[in-house]
Amino acid sequence: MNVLTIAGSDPSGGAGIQGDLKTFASFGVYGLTAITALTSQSSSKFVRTDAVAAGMIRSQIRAVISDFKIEAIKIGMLYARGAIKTVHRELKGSKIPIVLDPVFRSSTGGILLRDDAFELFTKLIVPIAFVITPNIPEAERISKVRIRSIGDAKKAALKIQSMGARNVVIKGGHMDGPTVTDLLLEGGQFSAFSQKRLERESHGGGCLFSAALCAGLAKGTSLVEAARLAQRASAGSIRRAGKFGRGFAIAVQGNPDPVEKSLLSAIRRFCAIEGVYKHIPEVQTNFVYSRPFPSKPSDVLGLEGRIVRAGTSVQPVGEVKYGGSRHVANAVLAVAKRFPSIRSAINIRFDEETISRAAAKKFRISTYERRMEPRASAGTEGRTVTWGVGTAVSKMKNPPDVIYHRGAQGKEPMILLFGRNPSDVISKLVRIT
Ligand code: PXL
Repeated sequence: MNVLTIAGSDPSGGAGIQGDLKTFASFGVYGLTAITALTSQSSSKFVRTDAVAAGMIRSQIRAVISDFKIEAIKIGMLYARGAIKTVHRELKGSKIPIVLDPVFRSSTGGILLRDDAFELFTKLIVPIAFVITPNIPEAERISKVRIRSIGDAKKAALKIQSMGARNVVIKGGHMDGPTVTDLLLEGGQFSAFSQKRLERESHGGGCLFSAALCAGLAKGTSLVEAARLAQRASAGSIRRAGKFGRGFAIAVQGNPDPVEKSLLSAIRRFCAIEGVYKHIPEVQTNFVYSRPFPSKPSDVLGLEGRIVRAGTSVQPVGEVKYGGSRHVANAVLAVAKRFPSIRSAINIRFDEETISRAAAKKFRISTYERRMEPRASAGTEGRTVTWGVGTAVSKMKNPPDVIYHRGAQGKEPMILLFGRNPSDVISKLVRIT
């Protein structure tokens, strides 16, 4: 999967071309570049900018576009009128989605777009954007709408859309309050994503947002999902930001967590299984995956909410988090203690037929009775699962596929399905449902 960034060079490594390449790598997409300007800057000071000649920018774009199949393009620092005209000419007819990060000034005060190029930028570049990702000061400058509230942000987004950008994300980091709300205008529809404000500044977080969005779109993710992913990725990078130099902390791209990657993809697959709503229990479903050799709930990734049923549709609610699940996480911990190859599980609605099918497929099945639980742990939620599943596996010579119980007073019966990883769990599920 190839993506192209058209941007300036940042020798301090956090933003621009250098930051984008790291972000692309962290999402597993292959990064191509066309450099529009060279900056010299440190983590505390912006020193100088040299524009790259328009002909050279054109030559870089043509070299990569004529060779690589490119799934998405990010445009960052353009700096001068020549770059704007060239980029417009080279990309105006293109079908490749363009993520436009309208950067005007660096956090250290450097000029990323010359004042004499601003008008041309709004006239030629804003209209070729599939999505534009200004922060609040940038959105204010483009739209000329003062933004003090979400209502103002909506007005600004509509204005920017009327200037030709297909879709708009306004990043809410510059608005006050305990949460940060990013606003997406997709076609005619607004959505907002909020998360806790992180009380720290870092260099490169904005570049990372648009590069992550670009990587998401390249992979075929919907714009809403890619925007969510970008918000999460940039928050993560700010949390991990490091003081590599003497000045500003610099955003750090995450190594994509393979545990998270496979769990998220399996949750999506689970929700898309035809008729799967029939297997969601009253208490709803959780799906978990642990790090290797887990010993505590915080080693186990699960949904903070649940996978819930509404009518015949099934959807995940909340984010995945280490320590996000209690019950299903405790079940995996109890099994992994004896059989460390088992790291993933899901709970589904109890049904005699499901158990029969599992037996017919020669699944390894064990069971426990909640009423046999010793007084000491009885009634303590979470501990019951540890005791029950622990008891059920203690008799087994090989890792279980299924552990179930038939419920108790006021307790819903339940089936737990286990596997080496989420994909293994899904393939077992498909065989017995
Ligand atoms: O973060 C905006 C940005 C983009 N591109 C380059 C930069 C910066 C910020 O410093 O230096 C080259």
